[in-house]
Amino acid sequence: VKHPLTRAWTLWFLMPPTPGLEWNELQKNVMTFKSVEEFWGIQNNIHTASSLPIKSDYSFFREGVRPEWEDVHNKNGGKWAFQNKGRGGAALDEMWLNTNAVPSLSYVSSYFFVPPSLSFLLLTLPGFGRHWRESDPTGEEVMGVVINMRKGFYRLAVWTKTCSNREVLMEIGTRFKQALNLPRNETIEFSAHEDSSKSGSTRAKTRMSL
Ligand code: M7G
Repeated sequence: VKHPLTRAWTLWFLMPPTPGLEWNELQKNVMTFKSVEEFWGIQNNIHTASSLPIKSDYSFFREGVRPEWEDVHNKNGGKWAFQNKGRGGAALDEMWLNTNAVPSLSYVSSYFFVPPSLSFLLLTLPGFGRHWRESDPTGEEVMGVVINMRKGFYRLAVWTKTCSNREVLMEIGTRFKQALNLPRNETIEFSAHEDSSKSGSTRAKTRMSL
């Protein structure tokens, strides 16, 4: 028995820079999944995020949306991001797993029956129960989630479709921050992809912070 998600998601892997390849050519579509079981099947069979090579990324995006600013679903959008020093280790892997729950597992259809073993796993994801409802206003905004492993730091992000839907974006940011379980003095920042593409992402202007 498979427990369906409300939509299909695709895992992407960004390879470290390779001579002769443009940035967009480094994005590899790994696989698409549509159920809770497939999600865990992938998680249990890939390298942990914290062990990825420097300059690589994982992304989970809606099926049909590439994890790129240029995609028509992203070009007017932006991202909430949390950046921190170091490689993160097990604590980062847990934060990444909880970030995955912001768009995908939280939008599991409200009517399915979850067996006890699985519901335990789901309930360990912060905020899961809260989002157990069919029409979620944030559902149309979230395009995907990304982890960047870089030299000396990492960045976790939730990509959104717009930069203008302020109320919904603040709700997404609030859930993201809860999912990360960040202390109050740590902040997440929202930037527009348009600004990132002009300035290089790490210098992109912050439009909101939480
Ligand atoms: P990053 O990976 O967002 O952050 O962007 P980083 O600076 O902390 O590594 C690094 C670089 O990758 C950018 O300056 C771009 O050259 C390229 N890049 C990143 N993204 C997300 C895109 C994208 O969506 N489209 C294109 N064309 N290049 C990108």
